[in-house]
Amino acid sequence: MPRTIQEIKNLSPRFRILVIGRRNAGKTTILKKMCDSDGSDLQIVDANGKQDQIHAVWFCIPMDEQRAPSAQFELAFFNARESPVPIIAVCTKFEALLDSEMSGEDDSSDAEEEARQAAQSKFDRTVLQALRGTSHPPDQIVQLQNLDEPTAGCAALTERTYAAIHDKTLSDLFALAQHNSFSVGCTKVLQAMTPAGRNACARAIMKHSKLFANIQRATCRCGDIV
Ligand SMILES: Nc1nc2c(ncn2[C@@H]2O[C@H](COP(=O)(O)OP(=O)(O)OP(=O)(O)O)[C@@H](O)[C@H]2O)c(=O)[nH]1
Ligand SMILES: [Mg+2]
Repeated sequence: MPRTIQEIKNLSPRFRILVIGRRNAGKTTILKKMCDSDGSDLQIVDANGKQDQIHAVWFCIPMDEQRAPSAQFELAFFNARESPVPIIAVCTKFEALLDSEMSGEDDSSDAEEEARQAAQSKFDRTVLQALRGTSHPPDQIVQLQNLDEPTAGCAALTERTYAAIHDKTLSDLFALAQHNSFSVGCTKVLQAMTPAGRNACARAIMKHSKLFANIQRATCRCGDIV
């Protein structure tokens, strides 16, 4: 068994995730959101990839199909799987459940909150229960919504994936990949800015760095007193 990050990286230099799910489940959309960066250490492989070097699986289940909550295809997968690799059930297009709970005319915030609660409770009673009732339930379950919108992100997927990885070395490798993607993402944003925008951004970062340093100093002082 490899022990250090370097040993794992030598075996497979990138954190590898297998993404599966039926057609239209939102797989490609997730990949674009997660890996829209050059040189990311997060590598996505398809089913023909080297499965012995896969570190986690994202199993996408779309919520916009009537049979989604208990689709035999998904449940059969979790009943049959015998894999030591963490599997995260990714329930995509969650807003479809919300839409089905919204009544036609009333779009007040109260009605929306009511619909949100009804959608969540429907999800808990159907999808969640069905998945948890399988022989080998997913290690983590996450809900994603509106990913077709440019500003939507999938931080919850990162968090749940991290939580699903129990091996410390692998979770470090995943965190490292996330960190690298984030850095590359920031660089791309900066590159896309005008020089004036970049300067403004740099000033804001400096200001916050000073603030952060002050907080750190204050925290250290508190630490000393304790
Ligand atoms: N409403 C909504 N649409 C989504 C969401 N995520 C993806 N879509 C849309 O769903 C459609 C299918 O998404 P893809 O990411 O192409 O699905 P896929 O699983 O890669 O599909 P295949 O490659 O055909 O297996 C696209 O039109 C996406 O824009 C979501 O969270 N909400
Ligand atoms: Mg696709």
